[in-house]
Amino acid sequence: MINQTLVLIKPDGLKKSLTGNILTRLSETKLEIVASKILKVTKELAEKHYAHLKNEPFFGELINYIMGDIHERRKVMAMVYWGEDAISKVRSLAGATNPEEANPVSIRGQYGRITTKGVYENVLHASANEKEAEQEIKMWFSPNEVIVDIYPSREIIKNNVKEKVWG
Ligand code: 3AN
Repeated sequence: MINQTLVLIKPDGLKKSLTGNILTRLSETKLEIVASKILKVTKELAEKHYAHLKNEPFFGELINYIMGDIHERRKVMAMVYWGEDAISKVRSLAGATNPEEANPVSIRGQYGRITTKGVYENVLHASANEKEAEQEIKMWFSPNEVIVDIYPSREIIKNNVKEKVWG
């Protein structure tokens, strides 16, 4: 089944110069990258992305981590991978959430670690299922930034300028 998934190279991945290594591993999937950007993560976006974990004791540290405060690298590389079974292919290459439990040859197994404060620094994020992928892609990208029509969108006029929004 053709689907799409959000991939984030997190601040630890960028700080450790792992972008090339991670993209090379992901290219094994033969999926297509249909959106890509580097951005500074706002607190609002970070809290929205991790809303399902807001009651966890590590939530505050997790927000600091994805915003880049821990690594003094205030940026994240966000991408959408698209193609046959994109979600499961990328998740399987990424490995388990806990880097110590991840398959040692998965990306998280190779490059992740657990900090002394207990946050899993696992170098990349990959959407877990179709529902999560849709929520996350719509959160991180606008329709104009994605080069294939993955979800319905519509045009609105804002300040006399045409703009596409998820519809
Ligand atoms: P995944 O990123 O594999 O989908 P989630 O959504 O459960 O996993 O967790 C999001 C992030 O929260 C993880 N990537 C990791 O950085 C952190 N995290 C999750 N569970 C824990 C935990 N038990 N202890 C510390 N950090 C965690």
